[in-house]
Amino acid sequence: MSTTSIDSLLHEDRRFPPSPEFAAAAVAQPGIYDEARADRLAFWAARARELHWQTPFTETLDWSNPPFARWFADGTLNVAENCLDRHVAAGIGDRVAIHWEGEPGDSRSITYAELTREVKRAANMLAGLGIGQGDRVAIYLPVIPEAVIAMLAVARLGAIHSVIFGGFSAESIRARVEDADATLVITADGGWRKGKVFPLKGAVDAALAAGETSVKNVLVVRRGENEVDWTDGRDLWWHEQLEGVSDEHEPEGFEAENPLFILYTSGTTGKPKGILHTSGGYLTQAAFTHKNVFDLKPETDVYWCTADVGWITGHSYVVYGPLANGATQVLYEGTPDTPHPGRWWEIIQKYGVSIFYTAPTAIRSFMKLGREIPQSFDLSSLRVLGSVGEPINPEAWVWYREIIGGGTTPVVDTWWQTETGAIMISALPGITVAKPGSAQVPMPGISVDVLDEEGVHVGKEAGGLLVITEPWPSMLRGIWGDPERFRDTYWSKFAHLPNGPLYFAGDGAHLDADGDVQLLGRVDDVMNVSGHRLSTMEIESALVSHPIVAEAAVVGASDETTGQAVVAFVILRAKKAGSVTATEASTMLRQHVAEQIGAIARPREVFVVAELPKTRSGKIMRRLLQDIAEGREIGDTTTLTDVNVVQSIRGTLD
Ligand code: 6R9
Repeated sequence: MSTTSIDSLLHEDRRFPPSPEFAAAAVAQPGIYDEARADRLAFWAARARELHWQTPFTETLDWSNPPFARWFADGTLNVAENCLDRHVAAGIGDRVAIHWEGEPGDSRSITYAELTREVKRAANMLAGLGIGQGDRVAIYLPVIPEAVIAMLAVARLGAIHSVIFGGFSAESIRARVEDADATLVITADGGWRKGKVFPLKGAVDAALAAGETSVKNVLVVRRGENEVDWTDGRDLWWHEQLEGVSDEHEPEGFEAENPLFILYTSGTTGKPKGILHTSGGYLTQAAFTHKNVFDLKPETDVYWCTADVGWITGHSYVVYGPLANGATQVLYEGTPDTPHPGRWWEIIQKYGVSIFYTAPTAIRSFMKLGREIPQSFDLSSLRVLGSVGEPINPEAWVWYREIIGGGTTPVVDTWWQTETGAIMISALPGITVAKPGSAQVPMPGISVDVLDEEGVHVGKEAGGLLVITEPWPSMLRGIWGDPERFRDTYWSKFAHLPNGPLYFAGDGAHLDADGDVQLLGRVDDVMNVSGHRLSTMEIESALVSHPIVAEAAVVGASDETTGQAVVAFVILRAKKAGSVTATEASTMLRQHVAEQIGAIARPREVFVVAELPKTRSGKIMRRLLQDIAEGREIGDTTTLTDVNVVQSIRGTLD
């Protein structure tokens, strides 16, 4: 094994084949891999032709100027028409598109015909405010139907949305609005979260007051009914502007490469990166993956993705993928534990949700609370479960399948990024024999590899750097306004190789004996202990496999003898927390890791903590834990959900 590859120590032998009934009825059948392998471009062209094109494309891919790809470039389409009018024309206008559930318990079901009318009116209104092709519109809303309507109305006009997650500060809004020179901001007075109204418009006011701005208008949706300040001439109520506006609107066809949205990645340092996505290729891959990964049967399924629309998962798997496929879905405004810790399970029971897509952080927090809560609801409608956002530890994967999925549902672990636009590596639920904790196989039509630092393929049973070797339809087209940064960030690491350019995602991965891909986390988090490169993910998984542990984070802290030493932070399961002291837990868990994966991985220290620092999208911020473990001042915390967490962990250590 190369010295620059990542060591892999954890073994997982459990296997879960799909049931014969599921396999026989599945949307994706095994031949799909052969079709994609036989002619990758023809495969994607066929998927693209499942959309409605106003002008059919004749060229599939133009890769003459890498890393700038053009897909289906001479075709024209309207993204909103594909998500709306097309379904009404096909006679399914009466199907519910969105079952929306507000946090305080109010709800609204909206059919495709209704959603189409709402989007047409909103598009007319936005056009009346001067919005047209190429203009940038910032959207800062809670998870309410108007968020979806606003995104689709912007798309319908060929304009570009930049959705800003509702938890971000005035400063973050300012940076994003300024970078994109947005002329309109769509916000709400406030939204519901944890039983209270949280104000939104105030943050927009503060962002725009901080200096000169490109913003001409602020459209305000009434949701929280909280008091707001008003700037006459700039601020407009959404509902007032819609009064008397026509619901007739012809969808214009735009080029496939017309920009659809900018989404800023929650980078840990520096200026946020505005990831740019375009129309035809993005919609093709979002729709294809949504249908095949989740085995969507749009006539009967009720789908629910818990992501906020402010993240890429909300873009591709709440808005564009499901709506392009004519799915019926649940949209929920609030938090999982309001007003009670079974709220999500109650929603699944209420709507008969059959496909459920969430993040490991949520699954682990439910594990912490115990199985009794989900088990007091009827979850028997569920038939496919998905995971995204972080590596899912095998133990959490199995808990998800057993406790939420009743021991029968396939679980798909989907690896992808804001930059990739859509799912890239995932099991297909009717085909793949599932392995807990592994994303396993590239999607049909997607080519990936795992390389060492020098760019050499690592081979089976070895770990290294995950790269994508061929352009894909939903790939980012660049970083808004910064082509050099685009090249440097994603395409420079292996630029010297003859088979390039290769996209380097920043993640480590391991190839198992079958050649399946297991994600190991960000390579920046890889530790070097006595010359062994260890991934955080495996040690965390070993910790979570102990019955007292609900969640774990591991970092490398500098160490005089070993270079770096493993330092672990663990959260105990609620029922077990009282039965052991922190010292006992620490001794037990250090021993457990040594037994599970070997003495080399035994943590130098294990700290029992109440919470872990996470980004607002739920990813553990190991960098901050490393600062703590090494006794440093903590770095940038702007993307942290709750700054107090860091103080409380420090308190535990003192
Ligand atoms: C979709 C999304 C991207 C990063 C990615 C990786 C991590 C996402 C994962 C996963 C292991 C999975 N990640 N899914 N790691 N297994 N199934 O989360 O996009 O917010 O841009 O984050 O998330 O590290 O590079 P984004």
